[in-house]
Amino acid sequence: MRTRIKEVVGVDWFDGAVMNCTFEGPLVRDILLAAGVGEEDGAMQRNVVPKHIHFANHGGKTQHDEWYGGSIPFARAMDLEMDVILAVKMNGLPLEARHGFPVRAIVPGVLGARSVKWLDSITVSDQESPCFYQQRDYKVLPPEVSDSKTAEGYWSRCPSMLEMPINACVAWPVSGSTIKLPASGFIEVLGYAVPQSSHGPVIRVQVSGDEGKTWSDAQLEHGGKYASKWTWVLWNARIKIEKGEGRRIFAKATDSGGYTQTEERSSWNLRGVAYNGYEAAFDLTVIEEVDRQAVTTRFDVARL
Ligand SMILES: Nc1nc2c(c(=O)[nH]1)N[C@H]1C(S)=C(S)[C@@H](COP(=O)(O)O)O[C@H]1N2
Ligand SMILES: [Mo]
Repeated sequence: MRTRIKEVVGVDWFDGAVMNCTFEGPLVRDILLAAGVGEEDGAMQRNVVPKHIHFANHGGKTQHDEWYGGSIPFARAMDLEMDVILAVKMNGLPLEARHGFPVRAIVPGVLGARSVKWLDSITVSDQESPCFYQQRDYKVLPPEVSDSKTAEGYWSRCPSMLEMPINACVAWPVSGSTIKLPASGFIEVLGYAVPQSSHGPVIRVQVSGDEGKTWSDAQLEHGGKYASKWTWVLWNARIKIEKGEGRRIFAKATDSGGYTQTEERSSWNLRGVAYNGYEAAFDLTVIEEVDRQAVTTRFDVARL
């Protein structure tokens, strides 16, 4: 959003802020049920209508608060389809310290901010988490909110982010680079795509090298035994592109829920979040690939 539209108050994530690994641990649903939450009288005894589940770590200060926490709707935590777990293992090994050892929440399909690491408490509440990162960050503010001061009046009126939108990223070629165009006029493009939250897997990725006039279907790689509706797909495509400067590559994903990327660029918001425009690589310089064989041959003929 910053590079394509306008400066934001946010972090430069580029195309890499994505987590795709195997996590193991008990369902939050089972823990809540074991604690008596969800049984009607259990919740009523405590005089709270269970609407939100808070995850928290009180181990130390964060940049903007005294602690870290986030919450998700109670219904999502209880829904067996949503796979909300307390992970104790990542890729078959105990969590590393930096990834939340000994236990963290994992909320698939939802922005990483809710997957609280070094978890030390779970709270059932009728309100969302009071933490700064739930209340005053990770929100799509309206486009007219153009600075932090104006944002003050908006945070409490805007919903906190939950589900991540469908997206496709081009990993190769890299924006701003120079690429050599083979005589065929086609180049190979590589990337990944993620579905709209729980509506995976991604079933189609279309790629264009001519500003969207024509689209080629990419080949998808679903991840074999690790494939699930939550996993990304890796993709590769062969597209036609012309020589020149300022070339762009569009990549558009569609998932099994029918969600697709509809805009070349998403509309701007102050924090630069939830961007999923299909303009996936830009500022490419495409030059002719010099055919060394042909040059050598011509040279030899001239010498003769
Ligand atoms: N306790 C704690 N949990 C946290 C955070 C944090 O700062 N403190 N950051 C969150 C954010 S914003 C993200 S994107 C993920 C990152 O998880 P990872 O470090 O395993 O990639 O952790 C989340 N959980
Ligand atoms: Mo994050």
